[in-house]
Amino acid sequence: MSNKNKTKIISSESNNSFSEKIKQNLDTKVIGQEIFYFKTIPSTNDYARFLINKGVEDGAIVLADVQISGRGRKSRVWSSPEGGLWFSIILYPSFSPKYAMLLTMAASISVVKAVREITYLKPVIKWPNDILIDGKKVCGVLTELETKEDKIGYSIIGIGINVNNKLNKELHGQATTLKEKYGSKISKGDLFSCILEQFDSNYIRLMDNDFSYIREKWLSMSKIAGREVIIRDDDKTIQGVVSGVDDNGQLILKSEDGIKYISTGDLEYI
Ligand code: BT5
Repeated sequence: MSNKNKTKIISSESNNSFSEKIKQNLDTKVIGQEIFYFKTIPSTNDYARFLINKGVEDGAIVLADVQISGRGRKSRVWSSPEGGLWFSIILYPSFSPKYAMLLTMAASISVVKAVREITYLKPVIKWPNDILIDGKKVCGVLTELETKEDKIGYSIIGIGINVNNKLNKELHGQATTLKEKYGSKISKGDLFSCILEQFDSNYIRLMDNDFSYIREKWLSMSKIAGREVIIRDDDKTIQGVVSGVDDNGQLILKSEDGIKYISTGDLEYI
């Protein structure tokens, strides 16, 4: 059963072009029944936390045209000018925090599938939270959690995608946009709706404890199995060959010191 026609867009803007293009009849069960839309906001993840404190429901979305303090992991700056897609999904998943990595994976595979559907492009996932096209970053995912007695209290999945935006000079060479790769402008409304529909079915799979689908799709979209990598996390560095991901979504690495299970860090291919 779907929830068509239930999406409610809550916007402080009287006249905006983007929110009018969001599908009003999203084919989702949980995700996107309420969408909080802003022209400009500091960070959609921060506003999501504010809404959680006020008591918003599972699957609510915060969406903005521009973020002025967009964040990556470890408080890195996430450049979020007009033309990109910057949003956060609020979730109350009923599983243990040890599966949190699977939420990031579910988000990544949803973005890849949606980009493939809307364009002919074939993005590749880079562990742990990047999506690349021709080796350049087009999307980043920032998953934040609060845990309570070995359960996830809430999770905020922040997704940033370079769609039709311009890139800062500092990002030239390391990042790209969908428009640059596709050759023409892309409908943000269509892409956004498609990602939400994809994510809805993946989230329901996770809630049904069907983790293997997410792991398998993620592995095939990351093409990482068998690759030699270096992973840096603060002052720790580990090198090895990736043999897969475990039940919790951790990377399994065959290193000189044996098998290692890795859940955080920045990866470099060798
Ligand atoms: C990420 O962090 O890739 C997660 C980015 C999540 C952004 C979303 S947007 C909606 C929500 N609200 C937020 O405030 N955040 C989330 P990380 O793996 O730490 O990568 C950060 C690095 O990516 C930076 O240090 C830059 O090198 C690079 N970067 C910054 N802006 C970028 C952009 N627009 N496109 C590609 N790379 C970028």
